[in-house]
Amino acid sequence: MDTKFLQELGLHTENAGTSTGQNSMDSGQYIESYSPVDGKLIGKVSQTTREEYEQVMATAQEAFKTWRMMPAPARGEVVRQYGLKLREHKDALGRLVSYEMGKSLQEGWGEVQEMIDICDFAVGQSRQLYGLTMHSERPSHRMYEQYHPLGIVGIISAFNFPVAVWSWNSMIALICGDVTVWKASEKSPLCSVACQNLLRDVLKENNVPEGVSCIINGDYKVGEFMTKDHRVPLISATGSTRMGKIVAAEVGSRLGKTILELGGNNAIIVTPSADTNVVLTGALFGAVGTAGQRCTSTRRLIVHESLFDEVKEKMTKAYGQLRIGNPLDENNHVGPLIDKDAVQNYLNAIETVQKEGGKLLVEGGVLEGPGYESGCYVKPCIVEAEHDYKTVHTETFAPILYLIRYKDMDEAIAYHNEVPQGLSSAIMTNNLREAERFLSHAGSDCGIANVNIGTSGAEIGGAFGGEKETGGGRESGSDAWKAYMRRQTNTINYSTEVPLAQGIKFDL
Ligand code: UN1
Repeated sequence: MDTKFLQELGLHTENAGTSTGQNSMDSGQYIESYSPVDGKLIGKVSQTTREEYEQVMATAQEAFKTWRMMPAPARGEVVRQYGLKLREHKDALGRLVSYEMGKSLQEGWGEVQEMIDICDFAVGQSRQLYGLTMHSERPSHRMYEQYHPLGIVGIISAFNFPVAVWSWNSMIALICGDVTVWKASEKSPLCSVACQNLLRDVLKENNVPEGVSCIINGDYKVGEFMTKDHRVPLISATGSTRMGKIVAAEVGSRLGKTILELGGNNAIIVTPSADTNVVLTGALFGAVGTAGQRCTSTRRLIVHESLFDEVKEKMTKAYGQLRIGNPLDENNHVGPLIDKDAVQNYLNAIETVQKEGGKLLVEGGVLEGPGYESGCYVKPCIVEAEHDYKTVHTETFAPILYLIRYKDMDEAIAYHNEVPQGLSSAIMTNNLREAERFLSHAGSDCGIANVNIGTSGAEIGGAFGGEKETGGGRESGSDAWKAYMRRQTNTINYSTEVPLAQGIKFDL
């Protein structure tokens, strides 16, 4: 395995510490990162101690004082340069993502492309942090609103998008004038170090203080330093619903703000007028892309009874052609799961759904033998299931697709919305009424609803996130930036009178 890309990303020392921009610290305790691709140790990072965390906070607080005074377009210029840096190292960073996380190389590069795109978006947004003006009800008064930076934004990210999710949060937070502290997943810590190394150079070149972007390493205990810390006004967390509920309670108890992007149980409704070739591509990529480990992965295919057999046959055939193996080999479609715990969860779900009555249309199983030594490669499978099985209502982060039959649109929408999660959704139809109904207030209850494209692969330009147990947060594009700032309403009196609001008289 050629690992030149590690050197290019500054990972040659095999360990990297807690980092405040330009300085790294070494606590002597390490998190080791093993690749699910070949089971080998890639490197280790030093775990952040409480003392180091305090140093990070002090540096971040100091950096905030300078950073918030820089005009927003000047902050945008720094982000623009980071976008250029990412373009330069797209190949290496994409390879690291693929090697450390296990997604296909094409998807690894795709993730870095999302980072580049959000940089471009953030540069434009840095000149558009607009507030409104209002007409005051009092004479010779002016009212307006403006947005100010919040301060330190804590980012907790998951293993499945080890670089892009941080960039959606961080690049927007940075142009807003915030500084960021990032705790990446302990399953993909080297990706965060690589992103930080590239950003560090840009910060240095621009004389921006260390501490504008920091990383801390560790498991949930290190995350807790931030969730319980009143110096961190906003926590943006991506991960499981279980984790989100804990974060929400901790941050909520100190009345801090959260942006939560949690589990999905995304479905595609296939109606009688659907183009089955469109269904095939959308559903296949949605279900097996990133080995079913996207929050937006397609987990349920709710198919009208008139098309059920045709869709079943086409999907089964397509699954038969999937090549599973080393994700850095571009001939393969599906890479490994992140680790053996994930493999066990996958096996458990298959076993339970069968006990509930599910019928395996495409068998699952763990692959063994040469090339599969890590023990993390599994076969994507399809299960014919009833809409209300417990397993079907549970998000299993693995390539298991449930095929569900429906009779009419009322039933399809009811099945669609009955799960606890509400991230992404899609309808495949050529019927305008069905499409509009799905997108209406009485249709999909998700944060993302698509027509004739699958559930995954959202562009950065829209706000990303979902409802119900997905957590309600929105990141990335549209006006998601507002969550990273505090809004202030201002009223200015330019007369010599002081007319009181609501006509109140207060004569002395
Ligand atoms: C995630 O799985 O956490 O829509 C994010 C998509 C990607 C992002 C997924 N743009 O599939």
